[in-house]
Amino acid sequence: MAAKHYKNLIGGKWLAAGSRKTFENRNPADTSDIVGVFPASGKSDVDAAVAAAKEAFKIWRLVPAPKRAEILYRTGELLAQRKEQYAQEMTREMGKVLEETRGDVQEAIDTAYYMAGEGRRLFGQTTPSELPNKFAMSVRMPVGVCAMIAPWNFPMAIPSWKLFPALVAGNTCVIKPAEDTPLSTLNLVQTLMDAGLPKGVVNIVFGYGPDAGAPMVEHPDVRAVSFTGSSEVGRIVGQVAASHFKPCSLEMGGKNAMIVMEDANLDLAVEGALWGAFGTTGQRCTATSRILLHKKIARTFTERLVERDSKLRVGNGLPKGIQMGPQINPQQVETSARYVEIALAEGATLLTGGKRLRGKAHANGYFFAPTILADVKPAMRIAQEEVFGPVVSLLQFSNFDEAVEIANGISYGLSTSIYTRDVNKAYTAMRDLEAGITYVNAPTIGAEVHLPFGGVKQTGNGHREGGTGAMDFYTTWKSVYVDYSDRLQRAQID
Ligand code: UN1
Repeated sequence: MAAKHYKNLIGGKWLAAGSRKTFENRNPADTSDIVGVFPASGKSDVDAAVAAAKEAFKIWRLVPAPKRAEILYRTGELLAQRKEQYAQEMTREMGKVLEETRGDVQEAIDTAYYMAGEGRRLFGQTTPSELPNKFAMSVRMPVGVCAMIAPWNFPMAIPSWKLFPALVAGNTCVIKPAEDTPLSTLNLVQTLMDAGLPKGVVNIVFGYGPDAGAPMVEHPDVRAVSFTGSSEVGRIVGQVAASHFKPCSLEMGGKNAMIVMEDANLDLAVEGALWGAFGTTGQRCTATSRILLHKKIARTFTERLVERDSKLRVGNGLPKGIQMGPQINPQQVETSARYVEIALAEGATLLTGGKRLRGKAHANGYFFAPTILADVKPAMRIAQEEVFGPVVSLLQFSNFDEAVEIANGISYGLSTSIYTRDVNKAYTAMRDLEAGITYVNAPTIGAEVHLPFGGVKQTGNGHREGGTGAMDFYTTWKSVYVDYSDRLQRAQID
């Protein structure tokens, strides 16, 4: 069967890249399966998309926010109708198991409903003026054309975190999906169009970062940039955006710790560890990649974890019963293998996994065995650097303070978790763990869309997605003063 060809969406028109160049999107569980062929766009395509967004902004910013919100609400309803189809297509291009891709679509539905509600809020402040017969208020204004660079691990949910708050606030958008997962982001944008979004309000440009992403960040008519991806690329995006004084939201890496105290419910902690470390094949920025074990329970926990790990069914994410899919591409598999080598050279012990799976069921895909490393010390590279694969490190501690110190002793600060039944320890951890997210008696993954999502230190640059955090990024404040005294009144003087 001939592969399906897709095009960019610019000003409501489906267009090939100006250069006619394309790239293939292949199924990571079976590389003989071509999901589609997409335009490999460049600067001229980005310029056209930004021009279309700039034109559409003239009209979209004046559509009342509750009406903009109705389109988001309809988008949520349509996504719910299409959930199964979109989830299947997402598993085919991204690899994670069907249950998880359904969750990814659901996250976009949740975001649609939450942000639709925002259309009737978008609250500002009214406040007294210091002068008589004068009125003062602040209102949220759209920023203008927003550029969005999306990752492949949540190819519908994360674009929805970016697009929906931007749209309800009255911005127009140019989005570049990750080159590994263009179809799911296209499905999201197609649904917005089917729900009645006017042409040019969202434009989609497919392609690679240096060719299509960079011109978006540099474009003078782009007023804000939102990026999710590696800290390495985020640093470049942030530097370029800063040189243009553009607001820029960066959502990057993690090295997320789960602390298991000696009083924890160990069965619960083992289940949480498996889900946190190997859900999405470990390819979440929130993935549990360090498990810190109190010395008293380390042995029992480790035995139970290894036992459960050995039973995980790894394969193509579509059939029922498979618990972990492939990695997204050969580079990610190589990264996992390289970090196992580094860890072993540093003195870690391989308890299970540690290699690419090459048996019959895995021959055509990028499968890496769920991997557990023990005897890991806090300063080792495997305990400091993000792998973004199914590789988890076990470390030990003797008391709570030491656990917090190890958890905080990294350059990242996204998610953390503690398993304990001691309410005092739980609250202390909530206060002292340096991270944007802390879970108590749950793994480091599983954020809900109506709370701020993001991290501290090298995970981010202070902005948040989700909830009101997103509204703060996609709006700018205007302060308005109305003087009805009919005379000149001078602030700070009269
Ligand atoms: C990510 O890890 O890249 O909190 C996003 C979670 C998901 C989103 C993760 N809702 O695990």
